[in-house]
Amino acid sequence: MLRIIFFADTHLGVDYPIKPKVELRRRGDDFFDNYKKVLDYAIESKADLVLHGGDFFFRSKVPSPIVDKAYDILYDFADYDIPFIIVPGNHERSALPTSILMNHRNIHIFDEPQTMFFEKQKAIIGITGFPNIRNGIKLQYEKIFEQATEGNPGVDIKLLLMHQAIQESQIEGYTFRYGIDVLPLEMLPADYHAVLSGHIHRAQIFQYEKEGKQIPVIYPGSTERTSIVEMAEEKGFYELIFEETDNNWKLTETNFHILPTRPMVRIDITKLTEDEKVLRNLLGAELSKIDPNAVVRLRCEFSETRKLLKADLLRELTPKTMTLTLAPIYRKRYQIEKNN
Ligand SMILES: [Mn+2]
Repeated sequence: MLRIIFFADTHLGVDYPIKPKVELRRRGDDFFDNYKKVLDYAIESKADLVLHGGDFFFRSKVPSPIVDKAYDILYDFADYDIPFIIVPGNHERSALPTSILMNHRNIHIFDEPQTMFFEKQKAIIGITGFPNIRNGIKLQYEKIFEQATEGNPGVDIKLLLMHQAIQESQIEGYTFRYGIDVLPLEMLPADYHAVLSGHIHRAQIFQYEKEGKQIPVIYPGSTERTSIVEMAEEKGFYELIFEETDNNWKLTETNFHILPTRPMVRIDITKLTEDEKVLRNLLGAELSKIDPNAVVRLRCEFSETRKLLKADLLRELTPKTMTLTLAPIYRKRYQIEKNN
Protein backbone atom coordinates (compact mmCIF):
# COMPACT_ATOMS: atom_id res chain seq x y z
CA MET A 1 0.00 0.00 0.00
CA LEU A 2 1.19 3.48 -0.82
CA ARG A 3 -0.24 6.71 0.53
CA ILE A 4 -0.02 10.21 -0.91
CA ILE A 5 -1.21 13.36 0.83
CA PHE A 6 -2.49 16.00 -1.56
CA PHE A 7 -3.35 19.57 -0.59
CA ALA A 8 -3.32 22.98 -2.28
CA ASP A 9 -4.12 26.68 -2.03
CA THR A 10 -2.76 27.25 1.47
CA HIS A 11 -2.58 31.02 0.71
CA LEU A 12 -0.09 31.63 3.53
CA GLY A 13 0.15 35.29 4.46
CA VAL A 14 -3.55 36.15 4.25
CA ASP A 15 -4.40 38.62 7.03
CA TYR A 16 -0.96 38.31 8.63
CA PRO A 17 0.29 41.87 9.17
CA ILE A 18 3.95 42.05 10.13
CA LYS A 19 3.53 45.10 12.35
CA PRO A 20 -0.15 45.32 13.27
CA LYS A 21 -1.21 48.80 14.36
CA VAL A 22 -4.27 47.57 16.23
CA GLU A 23 -5.02 44.50 18.30
CA LEU A 24 -7.64 42.50 16.44
CA ARG A 25 -8.24 38.83 15.95
CA ARG A 26 -6.76 38.06 12.55
CA ARG A 27 -7.05 35.09 10.27
CA GLY A 28 -3.34 34.72 9.49
CA ASP A 29 -2.71 32.02 12.11
CA ASP A 30 -5.71 30.00 10.89
CA PHE A 31 -3.99 29.60 7.51
CA PHE A 32 -0.67 28.63 9.08
CA ASP A 33 -2.38 26.22 11.51
CA ASN A 34 -4.09 24.25 8.76
CA TYR A 35 -0.93 24.14 6.65
CA LYS A 36 0.90 22.69 9.65
CA LYS A 37 -1.93 20.26 10.40
CA VAL A 38 -1.63 18.70 6.94
CA LEU A 39 2.12 18.25 7.32
CA ASP A 40 1.70 16.87 10.87
CA TYR A 41 -0.82 14.35 9.59
CA ALA A 42 1.64 13.27 6.88
CA ILE A 43 4.34 12.73 9.52
CA GLU A 44 2.09 10.87 11.98
CA SER A 45 0.56 8.64 9.32
CA LYS A 46 3.98 8.07 7.70
CA ALA A 47 2.81 9.14 4.24
CA ASP A 48 4.99 8.23 1.27
CA LEU A 49 4.72 11.57 -0.55
CA VAL A 50 3.16 14.98 0.00
CA LEU A 51 1.95 16.96 -3.00
CA HIS A 52 0.97 20.63 -3.04
CA GLY A 53 -1.11 21.97 -5.93
CA GLY A 54 0.07 25.58 -5.78
CA ASP A 55 -0.88 28.95 -4.30
CA PHE A 56 1.36 28.15 -1.37
CA PHE A 57 1.47 31.89 -0.56
CA PHE A 58 -1.35 34.42 -0.92
CA ARG A 59 0.44 36.54 -3.51
CA SER A 60 3.70 36.71 -5.42
CA LYS A 61 5.51 39.33 -3.34
CA VAL A 62 5.45 38.02 0.19
CA PRO A 63 7.02 39.83 3.17
CA SER A 64 10.15 37.95 4.21
CA PRO A 65 8.93 37.11 7.76
CA ILE A 66 6.05 35.18 6.16
CA VAL A 67 8.34 33.43 3.69
CA ASP A 68 10.68 32.49 6.55
CA LYS A 69 7.86 31.24 8.78
CA ALA A 70 6.37 29.11 6.01
CA TYR A 71 9.71 27.70 4.86
CA ASP A 72 10.89 27.00 8.44
CA ILE A 73 7.86 24.74 8.92
CA LEU A 74 8.51 23.07 5.58
CA TYR A 75 12.19 22.62 6.33
CA ASP A 76 11.39 20.89 9.63
CA PHE A 77 8.95 18.65 7.79
CA ALA A 78 11.54 17.78 5.16
CA ASP A 79 13.75 16.18 7.81
CA TYR A 80 11.20 13.36 8.12
CA ASP A 81 12.28 12.06 4.72
CA ILE A 82 8.89 12.43 3.09
CA PRO A 83 9.33 14.13 -0.29
CA PHE A 84 7.34 17.38 -0.64
CA ILE A 85 6.48 18.21 -4.25
CA ILE A 86 4.89 21.47 -5.38
CA VAL A 87 3.73 23.22 -8.55
CA PRO A 88 3.80 27.04 -8.29
CA GLY A 89 0.36 28.64 -8.66
CA ASN A 90 -0.96 31.91 -10.04
CA HIS A 91 -0.56 33.69 -6.72
CA GLU A 92 3.12 32.81 -6.92
CA ARG A 93 3.18 34.20 -10.47
CA SER A 94 4.27 30.67 -11.35
CA ALA A 95 7.48 30.84 -9.27
CA LEU A 96 8.00 30.51 -5.53
CA PRO A 97 10.20 33.01 -3.65
CA THR A 98 13.69 31.61 -3.58
CA SER A 99 15.36 30.80 -0.33
CA ILE A 100 18.36 28.78 0.69
CA LEU A 101 15.92 26.70 2.74
CA MET A 102 14.38 25.35 -0.42
CA ASN A 103 17.59 23.60 -1.42
CA HIS A 104 16.63 20.56 0.62
CA ARG A 105 16.89 17.12 -0.97
CA ASN A 106 13.28 16.36 0.00
CA ILE A 107 11.74 19.56 -1.40
CA HIS A 108 10.93 19.45 -5.10
CA ILE A 109 9.56 22.41 -7.06
CA PHE A 110 8.21 22.22 -10.61
CA ASP A 111 9.89 25.35 -11.94
CA GLU A 112 9.48 24.00 -15.48
CA PRO A 113 7.44 21.27 -17.20
CA GLN A 114 9.00 17.92 -16.30
CA THR A 115 8.38 14.51 -14.75
CA MET A 116 9.87 13.68 -11.37
CA PHE A 117 10.40 10.08 -10.29
CA PHE A 118 10.21 8.61 -6.80
CA GLU A 119 10.53 5.08 -5.49
CA LYS A 120 8.26 4.18 -2.58
CA GLN A 121 6.90 0.79 -1.38
CA LYS A 122 8.71 -0.82 -4.33
CA ALA A 123 6.68 1.26 -6.80
CA ILE A 124 8.10 3.82 -9.17
CA ILE A 125 5.92 6.93 -9.18
CA GLY A 126 6.19 9.41 -12.03
CA ILE A 127 4.77 12.83 -11.29
CA THR A 128 4.33 15.02 -14.34
CA GLY A 129 3.84 18.69 -13.56
CA PHE A 130 4.25 22.27 -14.72
CA PRO A 131 3.97 25.73 -13.15
CA ASN A 132 0.64 27.56 -13.55
CA ILE A 133 -0.02 28.84 -17.07
CA ARG A 134 -1.72 32.19 -16.65
CA ASN A 135 -2.80 32.89 -20.20
CA GLY A 136 -4.32 30.37 -22.57
CA ILE A 137 -3.68 26.94 -21.05
CA LYS A 138 -5.91 25.52 -23.79
CA LEU A 139 -3.48 26.60 -26.50
CA GLN A 140 -0.28 25.76 -24.64
CA TYR A 141 -1.10 22.53 -22.83
CA GLU A 142 -0.24 19.99 -25.53
CA LYS A 143 3.23 21.39 -26.06
CA ILE A 144 3.86 21.64 -22.33
CA PHE A 145 2.73 18.08 -21.69
CA GLU A 146 4.94 16.81 -24.49
CA GLN A 147 7.90 18.71 -23.07
CA ALA A 148 7.20 17.34 -19.59
CA THR A 149 6.93 13.70 -20.64
CA GLU A 150 9.39 13.38 -23.53
CA GLY A 151 11.46 10.20 -23.26
CA ASN A 152 9.84 9.11 -20.01
CA PRO A 153 10.36 5.48 -18.97
CA GLY A 154 7.39 3.32 -17.99
CA VAL A 155 6.45 3.58 -14.30
CA ASP A 156 4.02 1.95 -11.85
CA ILE A 157 2.02 5.02 -10.86
CA LYS A 158 1.51 8.06 -13.08
CA LEU A 159 0.16 11.32 -11.73
CA LEU A 160 -0.35 14.69 -13.39
CA LEU A 161 0.01 17.70 -11.09
CA MET A 162 -1.01 21.23 -12.04
CA HIS A 163 -2.66 24.48 -10.94
CA GLN A 164 -5.37 25.15 -13.52
CA ALA A 165 -9.11 25.35 -14.05
CA ILE A 166 -10.15 22.08 -15.69
CA GLN A 167 -13.41 21.64 -17.62
CA GLU A 168 -16.25 20.52 -15.28
CA SER A 169 -14.66 21.98 -12.14
CA GLN A 170 -17.10 23.92 -10.00
CA ILE A 171 -17.25 26.81 -7.61
CA GLU A 172 -20.41 28.09 -5.93
CA GLY A 173 -22.92 28.82 -8.67
CA TYR A 174 -20.53 28.27 -11.60
CA THR A 175 -19.08 25.41 -13.64
CA PHE A 176 -15.98 25.96 -15.76
CA ARG A 177 -16.60 24.60 -19.26
CA TYR A 178 -15.13 26.53 -22.17
CA GLY A 179 -12.71 29.39 -22.58
CA ILE A 180 -9.06 29.80 -23.26
CA ASP A 181 -8.10 29.48 -19.60
CA VAL A 182 -10.04 26.25 -19.04
CA LEU A 183 -8.28 22.97 -19.81
CA PRO A 184 -10.61 20.69 -21.84
CA LEU A 185 -11.03 17.15 -20.46
CA GLU A 186 -10.38 15.64 -23.90
CA MET A 187 -6.81 16.95 -23.76
CA LEU A 188 -6.01 15.02 -20.57
CA PRO A 189 -3.95 11.83 -20.93
CA ALA A 190 -5.24 8.26 -21.06
CA ASP A 191 -2.70 6.31 -19.07
CA TYR A 192 -2.55 8.29 -15.82
CA HIS A 193 -3.88 7.18 -12.43
CA ALA A 194 -5.21 10.63 -11.56
CA VAL A 195 -5.05 14.31 -12.47
CA LEU A 196 -4.35 16.43 -9.38
CA SER A 197 -4.87 20.17 -9.40
CA GLY A 198 -4.93 23.23 -7.23
CA HIS A 199 -6.57 26.57 -8.13
CA ILE A 200 -10.25 25.77 -7.60
CA HIS A 201 -10.94 26.38 -3.92
CA ARG A 202 -13.84 23.94 -3.61
CA ALA A 203 -12.81 20.34 -2.87
CA GLN A 204 -14.17 18.01 -5.55
CA ILE A 205 -13.56 14.89 -7.61
CA PHE A 206 -14.96 14.20 -11.06
CA GLN A 207 -14.03 11.67 -13.74
CA TYR A 208 -13.17 11.78 -17.40
CA GLU A 209 -13.22 8.89 -19.80
CA LYS A 210 -10.29 8.10 -22.04
CA GLU A 211 -9.68 4.92 -24.03
CA GLY A 212 -12.38 3.14 -22.02
CA LYS A 213 -10.91 4.11 -18.66
CA GLN A 214 -12.34 6.38 -16.01
CA ILE A 215 -9.70 8.72 -14.61
CA PRO A 216 -10.34 10.99 -11.62
CA VAL A 217 -9.61 14.72 -11.56
CA ILE A 218 -8.98 15.66 -7.94
CA TYR A 219 -9.14 19.14 -6.41
CA PRO A 220 -8.43 19.21 -2.67
CA GLY A 221 -9.60 22.85 -2.56
CA SER A 222 -8.10 25.50 -0.33
CA THR A 223 -7.17 24.68 3.28
CA GLU A 224 -9.00 27.77 4.57
CA ARG A 225 -11.81 29.91 3.18
CA THR A 226 -10.39 32.79 1.18
CA SER A 227 -13.67 34.31 -0.02
CA ILE A 228 -17.30 34.58 1.06
CA VAL A 229 -18.32 32.32 -1.86
CA GLU A 230 -16.60 29.51 0.05
CA MET A 231 -18.59 30.08 3.24
CA ALA A 232 -20.56 26.82 3.06
CA GLU A 233 -17.63 24.66 1.90
CA GLU A 234 -15.75 22.23 4.10
CA LYS A 235 -11.99 22.62 3.90
CA GLY A 236 -9.42 19.86 4.02
CA PHE A 237 -7.02 17.66 2.08
CA TYR A 238 -6.98 14.30 0.31
CA GLU A 239 -5.24 11.13 1.29
CA LEU A 240 -4.83 8.95 -1.79
CA ILE A 241 -4.32 5.22 -1.29
CA PHE A 242 -2.77 3.04 -3.95
CA GLU A 243 -2.68 -0.75 -3.81
CA GLU A 244 -0.91 -3.35 -5.86
CA THR A 245 -2.23 -6.64 -7.18
CA ASP A 246 -0.27 -8.72 -9.72
CA ASN A 247 2.22 -5.92 -10.40
CA ASN A 248 -0.61 -3.56 -11.17
CA TRP A 249 -1.02 -0.45 -9.02
CA LYS A 250 -4.47 1.08 -8.62
CA LEU A 251 -5.83 4.14 -6.87
CA THR A 252 -8.22 2.42 -4.46
CA GLU A 253 -9.26 5.17 -2.05
CA THR A 254 -9.57 8.96 -2.02
CA ASN A 255 -10.19 10.03 1.57
CA PHE A 256 -11.03 13.63 2.31
CA HIS A 257 -9.84 14.84 5.71
CA ILE A 258 -11.69 17.88 7.04
CA LEU A 259 -9.61 20.65 8.61
CA PRO A 260 -11.02 22.87 11.36
CA THR A 261 -12.21 26.29 10.21
CA ARG A 262 -13.96 29.13 11.97
CA PRO A 263 -17.52 29.64 10.74
CA MET A 264 -17.86 32.28 8.05
CA VAL A 265 -20.92 34.48 8.36
CA ARG A 266 -22.33 37.20 6.17
CA ILE A 267 -24.23 40.09 7.70
CA ASP A 268 -26.14 42.38 5.37
CA ILE A 269 -27.27 45.80 6.53
CA THR A 270 -30.55 45.96 4.65
CA LYS A 271 -31.96 49.00 6.41
CA LEU A 272 -30.97 52.49 5.34
CA THR A 273 -30.24 54.66 8.32
CA GLU A 274 -28.22 57.80 8.98
CA ASP A 275 -28.58 57.47 12.72
CA GLU A 276 -25.52 55.99 14.39
CA LYS A 277 -27.47 54.75 17.39
CA VAL A 278 -29.91 52.82 15.20
CA LEU A 279 -27.01 51.30 13.29
CA ARG A 280 -25.22 50.36 16.51
CA ASN A 281 -28.27 48.54 17.82
CA LEU A 282 -28.87 46.83 14.51
CA LEU A 283 -25.31 45.58 14.11
CA GLY A 284 -24.92 44.74 17.79
CA ALA A 285 -28.05 42.57 17.62
CA GLU A 286 -26.79 40.73 14.51
CA LEU A 287 -23.37 40.08 16.03
CA SER A 288 -24.88 38.76 19.26
CA LYS A 289 -26.68 36.03 17.31
CA ILE A 290 -23.63 34.40 15.70
CA ASP A 291 -20.75 32.14 16.76
CA PRO A 292 -18.27 34.13 18.89
CA ASN A 293 -15.37 32.81 16.74
CA ALA A 294 -16.99 33.74 13.45
CA VAL A 295 -15.26 35.35 10.50
CA VAL A 296 -17.77 38.03 9.54
CA ARG A 297 -18.23 39.67 6.20
CA LEU A 298 -20.29 42.81 6.67
CA ARG A 299 -22.10 44.15 3.67
CA CYS A 300 -23.74 47.53 3.30
CA GLU A 301 -24.73 48.97 -0.03
CA PHE A 302 -26.26 52.23 1.26
CA SER A 303 -23.61 54.91 1.01
CA GLU A 304 -25.33 57.08 3.68
CA THR A 305 -25.27 54.23 6.19
CA ARG A 306 -21.85 53.06 5.11
CA LYS A 307 -20.36 56.43 6.06
CA LEU A 308 -21.14 55.59 9.67
CA LEU A 309 -19.35 52.25 9.52
CA LYS A 310 -15.97 53.64 10.54
CA ALA A 311 -13.12 51.45 11.77
CA ASP A 312 -13.52 52.68 15.37
CA LEU A 313 -17.20 51.82 15.48
CA LEU A 314 -16.67 48.37 13.97
CA ARG A 315 -13.85 47.64 16.41
CA GLU A 316 -15.99 48.71 19.33
CA LEU A 317 -18.95 46.54 18.34
CA THR A 318 -17.07 43.42 17.21
CA PRO A 319 -16.37 40.88 19.99
CA LYS A 320 -12.61 40.32 20.42
CA THR A 321 -12.97 36.68 19.37
CA MET A 322 -14.41 37.55 15.94
CA THR A 323 -12.79 38.77 12.77
CA LEU A 324 -14.92 41.28 10.87
CA THR A 325 -14.30 42.85 7.49
CA LEU A 326 -16.41 45.29 5.56
CA ALA A 327 -17.16 44.08 2.03
CA PRO A 328 -16.46 46.51 -0.80
CA ILE A 329 -19.55 47.78 -2.59
CA TYR A 330 -20.71 45.18 -5.11
CA ARG A 331 -18.12 42.80 -6.52
CA LYS A 332 -18.73 41.12 -9.81
CA ARG A 333 -18.66 37.35 -10.00
CA TYR A 334 -15.80 37.18 -12.50
CA GLN A 335 -13.58 39.10 -10.10
CA ILE A 336 -14.19 36.48 -7.44
CA GLU A 337 -13.26 33.71 -9.84
CA LYS A 338 -10.10 35.45 -10.90
CA ASN A 339 -8.98 35.67 -7.29
CA ASN A 340 -8.82 31.89 -6.89
MN1 LIG B 1 -5.77 29.83 -4.92
